[in-house]
Amino acid sequence: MNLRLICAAVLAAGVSLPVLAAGGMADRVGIGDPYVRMAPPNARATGAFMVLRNAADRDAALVKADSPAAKIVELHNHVNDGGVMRMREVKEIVVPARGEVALKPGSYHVMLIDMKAPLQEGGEVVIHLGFADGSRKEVRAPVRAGPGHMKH
Ligand SMILES: [Cu+2]
Repeated sequence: MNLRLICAAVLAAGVSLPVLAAGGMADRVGIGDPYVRMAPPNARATGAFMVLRNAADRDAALVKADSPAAKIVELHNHVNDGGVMRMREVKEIVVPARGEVALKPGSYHVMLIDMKAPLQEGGEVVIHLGFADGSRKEVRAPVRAGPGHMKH
């Protein structure tokens, strides 16, 4: 093997993947079935959903997210406010040790606000998840019609 080639490959990977905080919570939390809900063409916001599974003996906490597809990305939950379900920003989403938490409609979700371009069904949205220990994880979420859309 040519050592110079290997170095070049490592450098190239370093440039294209500035997420170097590997290890930590991001490595111990697996992502299941991510998707972004298809929004109407004029909608300025939509939700991203997935299952977070924690393989470790310690809790992990998702504390932020960002995406090149949206100007603002927030972690949200739905709360019952006097009988009305409202979305509310949350500081963290805790994934219990050896457990999982589902981000799903009506519950926790990643809110994508001020989309930079209309979503395309069958397309893909990149989301970076940031954990409490500073580790980060990239998720590629396909765009698809969510459960809120009736299909006949
Ligand atoms: Cu929301």
